[in-house]
Amino acid sequence: MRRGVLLALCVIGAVSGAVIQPLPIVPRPMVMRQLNGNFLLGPSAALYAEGDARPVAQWFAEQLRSEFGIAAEVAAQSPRGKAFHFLLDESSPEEGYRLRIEPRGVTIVGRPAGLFYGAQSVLQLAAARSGATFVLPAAEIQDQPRFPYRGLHLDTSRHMFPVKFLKRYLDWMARYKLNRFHWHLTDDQGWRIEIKQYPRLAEVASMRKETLVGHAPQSTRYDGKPYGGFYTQEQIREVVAYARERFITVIPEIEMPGHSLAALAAYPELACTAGPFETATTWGVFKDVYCPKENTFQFLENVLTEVMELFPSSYIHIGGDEVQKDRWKESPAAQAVIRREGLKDESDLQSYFIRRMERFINSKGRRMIGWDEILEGGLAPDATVMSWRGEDGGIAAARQGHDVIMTPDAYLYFDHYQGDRNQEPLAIGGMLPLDKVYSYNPAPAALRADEKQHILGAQANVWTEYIADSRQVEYMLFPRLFALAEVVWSPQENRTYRDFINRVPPQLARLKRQGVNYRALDAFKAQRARRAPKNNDKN
Ligand code: TNX
Repeated sequence: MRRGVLLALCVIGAVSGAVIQPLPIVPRPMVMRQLNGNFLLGPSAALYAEGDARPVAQWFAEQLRSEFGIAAEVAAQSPRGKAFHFLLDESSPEEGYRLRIEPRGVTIVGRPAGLFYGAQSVLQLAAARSGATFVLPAAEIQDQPRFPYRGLHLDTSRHMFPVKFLKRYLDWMARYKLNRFHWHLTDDQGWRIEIKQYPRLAEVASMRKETLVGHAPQSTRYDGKPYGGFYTQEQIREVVAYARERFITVIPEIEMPGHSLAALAAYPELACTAGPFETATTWGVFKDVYCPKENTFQFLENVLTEVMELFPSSYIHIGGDEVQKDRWKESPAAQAVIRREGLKDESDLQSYFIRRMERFINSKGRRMIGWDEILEGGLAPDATVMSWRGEDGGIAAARQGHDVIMTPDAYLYFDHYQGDRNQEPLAIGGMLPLDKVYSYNPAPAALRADEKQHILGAQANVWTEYIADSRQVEYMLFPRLFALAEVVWSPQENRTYRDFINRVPPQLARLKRQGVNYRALDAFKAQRARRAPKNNDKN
């Protein structure tokens, strides 16, 4: 069917003399063709938008001003002469759009999210030709995403980043049509969200006395400098609102029962042993975890209640990964829960913990996401699984009829090295060059068509043990983010690495103008050439 559409467009293109070549847009649109001519703009622009399309048009006008120095006004009446038209079409797919660029005007049709993505495509086309003037190639595009969940994560616990940077992060996500920001807010090394009922989280859990220098576990050197901070509820509201204007849902993650040492440092009564505890100063997995006692559940429910007031997202992420069971094995309180609930062992106890939290989350009208370890001991009834240790967890969950978000570490962990580790800044490990990200397909061949329906999409994760500042986040993000965008947005059957790589340079040029620190494309090209000296790699 889609091939038929493409063929028809090619024929039309040949007859009308249109130029058939991929437009420099990332992620690659579903169907596009370039027409003859250009749309040119002077120092000002007229915009027309109806009703619910107005906020998107306002946003677009602001981009024209800030990026291109063009003064733009949004009118409620269709202006005479050359203009941008934002037209609502409730029958469009929620995030899809149709875009037509002609010498006499630009028209985007869709529902608000689609109009926003259409506007992003326009800005990419303009940025790709950025000279002294604003020029768009005449073109026709029909576009919509492959997956509804297109995510990017950021770990703000191991290192923290200013709100100003989070907003830039959201801007980049929106530019590349990603729509879920997974905000990792708590971990062993720092608790980063203000919770009014528990002030010691901000006072104590947000701080660590120093940080490891070099790589864990080999290094034994510490910097001796206190590190910490947290986001106030007001700042969180600000970030959530900023994201929403860009059609991004922010999904908070509050880790439990593991990765909780910072919280235990503030409230040792939540542990199975007496403590005292200290916020972690090195990286890894720690034995001290929340104890499955009533006061712990009370604490977590109170925390989540405040969290849900801040985050309108229907999904709440509770972590659930890498839970060490040592303390539970030794704890009379934990063992008593195992007996009381008729559980088999500590794995079962982890499952009980998660189910109980899910019941609470569901009772508030929200849904729970957890890392794939929540499969152990049996999945909570409505849980969505984030598959990180490869795809197996995701495949198992989909077969059980659960929704899945794919984040396999071998393809989508942007904390992994991008090249030869002797020439790269220190990273956690692994090896994830650009083409490997690009080669990922979130729909595993092992699943039947009906099971594949449960794959909501995919997400890349940016863990920050070895990423201490914003510049380094940028370096780890670009250009790999472009590949992620195409993995989750573009139809699998018409995307190839060869075509993709030609559309990358204008994206990098735009980032360069904005002062972003990315990894050079030549470095990836050289790596690939070394791997395939005969250059016979078709994809
Ligand atoms: C595993 S992914 C973790 C994180 C680390 C990451 C480093 C996951 C659910 N847990 O705590 O930061 O590896 O790559």
